[in-house]
Amino acid sequence: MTARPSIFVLGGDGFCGWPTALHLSNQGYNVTIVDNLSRRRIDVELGTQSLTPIADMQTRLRAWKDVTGKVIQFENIDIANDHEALLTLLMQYKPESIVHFAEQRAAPYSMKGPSQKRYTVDNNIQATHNLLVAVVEAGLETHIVHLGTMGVYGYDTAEASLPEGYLTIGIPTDDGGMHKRDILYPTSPGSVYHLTKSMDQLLFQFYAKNDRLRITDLHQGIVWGTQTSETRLDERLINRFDYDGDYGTVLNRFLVQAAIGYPLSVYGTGGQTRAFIHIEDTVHCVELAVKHPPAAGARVQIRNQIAECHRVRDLAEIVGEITGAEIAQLENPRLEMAENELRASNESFVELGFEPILLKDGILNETIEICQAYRHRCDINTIPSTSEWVTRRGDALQLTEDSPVR
Ligand code: NAD
Ligand code: USQ
Repeated sequence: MTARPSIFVLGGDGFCGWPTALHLSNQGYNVTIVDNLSRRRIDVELGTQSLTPIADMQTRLRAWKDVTGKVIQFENIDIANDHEALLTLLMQYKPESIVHFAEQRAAPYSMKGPSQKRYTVDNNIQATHNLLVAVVEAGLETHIVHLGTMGVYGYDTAEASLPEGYLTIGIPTDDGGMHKRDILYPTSPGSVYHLTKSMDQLLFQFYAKNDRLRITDLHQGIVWGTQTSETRLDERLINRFDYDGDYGTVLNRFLVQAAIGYPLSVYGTGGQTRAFIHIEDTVHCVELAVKHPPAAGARVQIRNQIAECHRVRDLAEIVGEITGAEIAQLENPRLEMAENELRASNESFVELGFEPILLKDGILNETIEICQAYRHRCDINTIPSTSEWVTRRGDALQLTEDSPVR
């Protein structure tokens, strides 16, 4: 009998990490979740909670064993601050792959104030760097799969489809020729959180070159939905569902708001176009990425992990049509382009067999049902966004085509 490949899921208690850990376990991997449960503590700090009743980690793992007979290990380690514990764990399991979800991921939370800005940078950069250092120190050939974001590209109105991570540029040479080179697509982060993902990219580039680490960076769009085929198996396995003004992402927020009769919170004109992906697709894409590592010494493999692009106001209209919800146009608390176009390639996943779930496939209804089932747990007071990007000076804050720096 061949041994099951060992895989770590860092951040495996979170929204994307938990269903990914279950899926990889179901696929025959020997999964170890590493998480310091900081996300649960931030819920307490913000006075909010997941719409769905998420079980504690021990209950989750017992339920998984009851339902499937499979065992997932759990280690409570702060990977940003406990390098020794992470290194010891790596030496013990020598994982073939590590999926790295363990960062503070909310843009509004990262812009709340000085302590949240500092926490987000300290936590995310130290977490990523500690991991890279530990893999080098342990002398492992582990493939690291990191969850990055489409937001590193920025949202300037682009005439062209965004490539997957790299841009080929020409540098004029002294003899009048042109030197061609692939560079990381110039970053234009829109929040301190997105800035940390841009910084992560440089760390990956350095360690892939210097230490021949095998790294995949997934530039993921906004994830929506909540359940996957594994989390549906038992209520104790249910995934988290954020709807509050900091951690709730736009489509899931609209679906909860519709369920409780709260006008859909469109910021500004709703002309912001973003890339989206369903949580079931997140899980499948991560598995595909794990199965297709770059070679040692190769550049970082960057893949855009997205299904389709939508404008915020169009999403509000779709949700409004299905549910009858009213739409509100609120002052935008963020500093971002009021209107932008967005097209982006997801070719590298499609080539591996990815068939994206699209909104028109009708899967929205399942999320609507979840919102209806747990609407009694929704605290209306936590819905408004209380994070502002820029300290108000009384002037209209908005990025436009004419802004000198967008
Ligand atoms: P989440 O906050 O639900 O999960 C992150 C998990 O990491 C939490 O369980 C948290 O406790 C843990 N964690 C954070 N810092 C840690 C540390 N120092 N040590 C150990 N554990 C730590 O977030 P999510 O929505 O599951 O996102 C996961 C990853 O995917 C993030 O890196 C995020 O940037 C990326 N991503 C998310 C989305 C989305 O829409 N949710 C979209 C694109 C990319
Ligand atoms: N928005 C509204 N109303 C709301 C909430 C948001 O109009 O109630 C707008 C925002 O102004 C923004 C857009 O919707 O223009 C998306 O906001 P979001 O909160 O859904 O997503 P974002 O802040 O970009 O962050 C989320 C995840 C983050 C991930 C990112 C992927 O929290 O972890 O990296 O999506 S991406 O957007 O592709 O960078």
